[in-house]
Amino acid sequence: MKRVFSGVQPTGNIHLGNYLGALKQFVELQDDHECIYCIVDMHAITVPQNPKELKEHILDVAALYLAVGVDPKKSIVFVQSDVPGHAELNWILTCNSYTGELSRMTQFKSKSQNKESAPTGLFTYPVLMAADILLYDTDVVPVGNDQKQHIELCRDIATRINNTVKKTFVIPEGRFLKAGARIMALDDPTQKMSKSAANVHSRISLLDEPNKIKKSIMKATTDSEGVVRYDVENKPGISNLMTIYSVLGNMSMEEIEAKYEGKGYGDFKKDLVEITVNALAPIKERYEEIRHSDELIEILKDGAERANAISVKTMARVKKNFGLGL
Ligand code: AQP
Repeated sequence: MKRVFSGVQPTGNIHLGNYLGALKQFVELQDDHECIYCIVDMHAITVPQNPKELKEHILDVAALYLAVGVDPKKSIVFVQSDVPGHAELNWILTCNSYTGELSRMTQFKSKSQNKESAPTGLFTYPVLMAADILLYDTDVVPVGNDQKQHIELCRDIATRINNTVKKTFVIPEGRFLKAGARIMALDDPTQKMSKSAANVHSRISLLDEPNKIKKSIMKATTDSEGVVRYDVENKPGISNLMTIYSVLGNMSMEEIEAKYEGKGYGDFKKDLVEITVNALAPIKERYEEIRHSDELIEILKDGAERANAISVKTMARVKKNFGLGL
């Protein structure tokens, strides 16, 4: 079976972008892959975090993994900082990556924009991500489109080491969905939907109340044409909403266009509210059941043990190939 690895940062409530771009894939892959899903808390501290809130967010994300359908009997679920191999491999990869390639990363550019100086960890974030992936001899990495550049960098670093030191790493492939790989912000369809955006109506979080969902969708930016037509370039707002409708409502773009022919955005948005509320209700219910349970902690402890057992073997091979240690 091919091995899958992916992670989500505990930086706030998971939103529809995270769900449709990444988590939906996590669930789909479980039956015929060996899956490892991580809550990447060490990535989260590349920007300042309140320690108390971070602890809660780690458990929120873990509970949401399970609530969307990640099954701990099929998949390993754990917290990144509970497995020391991530930090250890990160250093070795840092010594084999270049400041030039890291300075080309668009995520670093946008997150450090308008700041006088940025934490070094924000700059080397993609190297830690490469360590996360390579630590488990990963074949497939299910992620949203925004991570394409980081996956390429991971492949470059691994290939470089395989060619110059010794064949050490499996070269992973990114897995991106056709629909949902990049959900845009509801208030500005030129920006991706993000957990940390200031405007809460820019996103729909999986735990939002129906009224909040309604408000965010009804306020969503569209255009003045008033025609429900999929055209990302000229009509990015309505096209983004149609993508959400299509995936959650299981309808093609043509079917959606036909359904709303001659109707305005109001009817479309009202139906999208209903589809979204209905899709998220069972996730919220399952989340409430598990979030404060002992079972959640047990799942994460067991996951960390299983992940650690794999990572220790990789690290022994890596250290041997690099001539490190006794
Ligand atoms: N808008 C999006 N559309 C599709 N996929 C997305 N992902 C993120 N945003 C979208 C995918 O979700 C996974 C987890 O992302 P992350 O939390 O590790 O980091 P991120 O990409 O930086 O997500 P956010 O929401 O924008 O968080 P903040 O605001 O904290 O930086 C990844 O697979 C990502 O591709």
